[in-house]
Amino acid sequence: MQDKIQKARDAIARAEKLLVFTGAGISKESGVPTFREADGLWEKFKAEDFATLDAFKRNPREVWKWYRERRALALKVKPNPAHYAVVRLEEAHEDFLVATQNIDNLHQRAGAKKVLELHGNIMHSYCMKCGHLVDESAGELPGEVPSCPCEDCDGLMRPKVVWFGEQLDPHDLERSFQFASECDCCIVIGTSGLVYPAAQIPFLARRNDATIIDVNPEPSAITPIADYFLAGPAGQIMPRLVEE
Ligand code: BJW
Ligand code: ZN
Repeated sequence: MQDKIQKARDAIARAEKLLVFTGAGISKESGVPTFREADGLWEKFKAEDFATLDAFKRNPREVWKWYRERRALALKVKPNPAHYAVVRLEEAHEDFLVATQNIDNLHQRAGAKKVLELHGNIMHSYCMKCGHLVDESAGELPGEVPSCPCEDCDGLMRPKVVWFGEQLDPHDLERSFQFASECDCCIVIGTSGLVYPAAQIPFLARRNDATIIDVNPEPSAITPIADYFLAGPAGQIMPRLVEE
């Protein structure tokens, strides 16, 4: 393992363009549940009842309750050593990007600046009628079924997250795809690699002959294309990848 970590560190040190692609697993040690593990969210909450526009339209109260609770949790927990290790990589690499599928805001709270949130941010909501955007990362919790604060607008607010069947922000998606196609090293942390189009990112990097480093306690859909599969929790592996 130490030898693999050393080789992965060498690849990172050599990289001129470094991409970090993250999923729910990086936040697990902070106390945020993942989706598809045995104790994941999709065990208790069916995706089609909570993470689609249809579900929201059918039952905005129930869906908002779920997001309110998850937002309260995201505000309460703290970034873990893996999030801080990513910040140190950003500090050491001029040409750098984090493309995250996470909505928990923990990369930013750790201090990361170059972050693309492909699936949105749980602290933000927007009006389904006029598009008015509200940033509540300071800590406010939304009401039961929040409505638009604009005068003369009675639109329903929704969480600014990407549900199944919805398009990712085309600008952010294009930027992350472009970066992946040009990077020479891609560190994949804590994702099952099952949700598209985000999961294409490591494959685009691979096509450019980038070194792929996969950090995950379990093999994922990305592991077969990884040069280095570093098996273990991100909070333990990532600090070892960046230590002085
Ligand atoms: C650790 C650890 C530790 C544990 N350390 N690791 C191609 C084929 C088939 C289907 C599709 C396709 N292309 C598109 C689709 C449909 C669909 C899709 O991908 N479905 C698949 C599931 C089959 N995609 C979409 O619908 C997307 N939209 C779209 O395609 O639009 C097209 C369109 C075009 C034009 C007009 C309109 C539409 C949107 C996908 C949105 C996903 N949204 C969610 C919810 C976000 C909001 C919320 O959280 O409430 O995003 S779903 C959920 O999955 C969430 C995550 O970001 C995403 C990825 O999950 P992630 O992060 O990988 O988590 P897990 O749980 O899967 O894995 C955790 C990993 O961590 C595991 O590997 C663990 O081992 C590991 N781990 N502890 C490190 N300590
Ligand atoms: Zn409005």
